[in-house]
Amino acid sequence: MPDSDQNILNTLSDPSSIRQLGLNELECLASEVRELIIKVVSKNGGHLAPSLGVVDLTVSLMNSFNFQKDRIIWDVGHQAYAYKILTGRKNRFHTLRKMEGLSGFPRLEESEYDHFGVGHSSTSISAALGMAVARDILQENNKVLAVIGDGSMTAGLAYEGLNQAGDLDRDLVVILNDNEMSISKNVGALSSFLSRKLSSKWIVKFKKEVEGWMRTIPRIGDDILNYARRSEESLKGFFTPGILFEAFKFNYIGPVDGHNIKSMTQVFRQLKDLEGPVLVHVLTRKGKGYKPAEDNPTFFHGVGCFEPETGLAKKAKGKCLPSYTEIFGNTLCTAAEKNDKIVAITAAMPEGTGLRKFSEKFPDRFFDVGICEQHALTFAAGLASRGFKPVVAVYSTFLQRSYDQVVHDVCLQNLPVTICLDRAGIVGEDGATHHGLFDFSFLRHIPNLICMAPKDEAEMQSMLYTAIEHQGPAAIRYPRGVGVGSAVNEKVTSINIGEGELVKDGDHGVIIAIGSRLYPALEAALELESEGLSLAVVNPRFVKPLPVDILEEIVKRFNKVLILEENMLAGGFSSAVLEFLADRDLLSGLKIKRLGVPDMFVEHGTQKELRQMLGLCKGGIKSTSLKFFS
Ligand SMILES: Cc1ncc(C[n+]2csc(CCOP(=O)(O)OP(=O)(O)O)c2C)c(N)n1
Repeated sequence: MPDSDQNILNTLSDPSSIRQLGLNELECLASEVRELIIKVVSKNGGHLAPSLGVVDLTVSLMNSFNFQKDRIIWDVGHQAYAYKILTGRKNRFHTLRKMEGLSGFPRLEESEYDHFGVGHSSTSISAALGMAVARDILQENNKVLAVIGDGSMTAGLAYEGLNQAGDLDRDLVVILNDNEMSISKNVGALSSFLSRKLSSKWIVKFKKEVEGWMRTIPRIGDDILNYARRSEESLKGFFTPGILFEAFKFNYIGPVDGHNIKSMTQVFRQLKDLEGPVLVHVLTRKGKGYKPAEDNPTFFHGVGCFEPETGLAKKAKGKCLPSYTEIFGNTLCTAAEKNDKIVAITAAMPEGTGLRKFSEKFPDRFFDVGICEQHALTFAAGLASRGFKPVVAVYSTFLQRSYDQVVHDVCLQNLPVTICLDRAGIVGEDGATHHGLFDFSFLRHIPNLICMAPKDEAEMQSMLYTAIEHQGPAAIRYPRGVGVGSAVNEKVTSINIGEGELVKDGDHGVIIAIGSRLYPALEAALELESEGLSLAVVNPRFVKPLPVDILEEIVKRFNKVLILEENMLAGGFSSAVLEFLADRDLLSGLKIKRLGVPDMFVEHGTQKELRQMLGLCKGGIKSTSLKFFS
């Protein structure tokens, strides 16, 4: 057992000193790092369970490699907290996920030890291979490592990387961090294959039986046996996960206990002398070392503030409203009771997208496809082509992966797939990789697709019904978190496609605010009314088709229009309005101001802070309005 009086973490002079530590000190260091992670994440929120699961692995890697020279890519990067702490960021770790503080993910700009920016899954093998090829061209001498989880191995992109890596035969290490979990339990045939961790005793017995059986197969039995023998440790490699990676021409090592620092450092040291692509299969436990997280790794995957002693979530102040996600999940269940053609699809996020309840109520109509957003859309298109009504619930940022599938498989064939984009707009602390700021821009130009954004929860319900009734593809985007608390409908009715609404009339000008920006605009307008500035407020509801009737009407009445959206200004909703007005020759005499996200990536911070920074909160809208309309 490590000596609890030692304080290794505080005495580390720099990351390279970890290479000098003995086993006892490394174990001690790992428990100190765990403690710090729990302390900070309990206050700031963050990806606790994935990070705790790889503390021993991180310490072992830092002891065995020199990451000033060697390169490492943490897939997704949500598990890299220990790496941040051990690579010179311990003193800033308390700022994790705070505005201007450390990012929750590795970032090139943040540290010379972060070799590649991450956030979306399954990029590590491809990026590592690129670095390995660059190293060889530059005739440098270093190791390149990709650390990828078993959940992230469900994505096709990971296999595209493996495929080329095996072919190029470069010196590359892939570490498969297998905890049998994605955010929830991992899914798919691959996951059951990986979990076949055969004990040595069992293998010996199995080997004898199988060898005997193979010999009895006329002609081909001996050939198969010879092939099996050629693979790592003959039948062990043939009948364990090794066979998969050996097929990609990787040398398979494992499984290795990912909480045994001694075993891991021994394996990693051997890697120094091995050339070509190698895959080390490491078994870890998500949440390791913190009982509440070990017991409930899904809850602690990405968690808000909690009491470190008990693991209980800290209650948010004020009224506790249901989130958009929850309301979406409940509304879909109600719709699915009446319509047995509705099927629901998630890409590894049944909790995050609110589909858990649906999965329990309608297990035969629910599909978790793994971290496979591209497949999710084409799979949905297949179902739709046979008369079903697939509803794909996905975070806006992850739909970016499926752009071609939306165009080519869904919209080109005008198939009635409903895409529900959760976490659209500013998402907050997860930052630049996770904001959903591009969807209006990458969806609104696709023929056949209707695209809408509700002002509140009740309107989101109506839009879901509208999408399901619609005979073609439809997308609905709604924000992270709670809405304004509008009464949720028991009996939901659909809305007319392409129809906007005037929510407040005025005399001096008009604000058109789409989706989550409607209420802040309305509040700003109500306050301004009492200050003598009378503004109309329009809820356009649709980005495509645009609510042309109300747009035409208001530009005839007003000569100043402020347009608001929580999306990139380039190609978003306000661009659509400008295009429409130009095409109809309605721009002359009109002054238009647009508020949205300018040409920049928005970093991390709370949703409130970021909206304030962008001028998209009530205060910002008020001050812009005062300047623009007065
Ligand atoms: C393209 C994409 N889709 C979805 C996610 C959301 N997501 C973050 S982590 C995660 C699970 C990753 O599982 P695994 O790779 O096994 O890592 P673990 O959390 O178990 O350590 C998912 C689905 C993502 N980051 N990227």
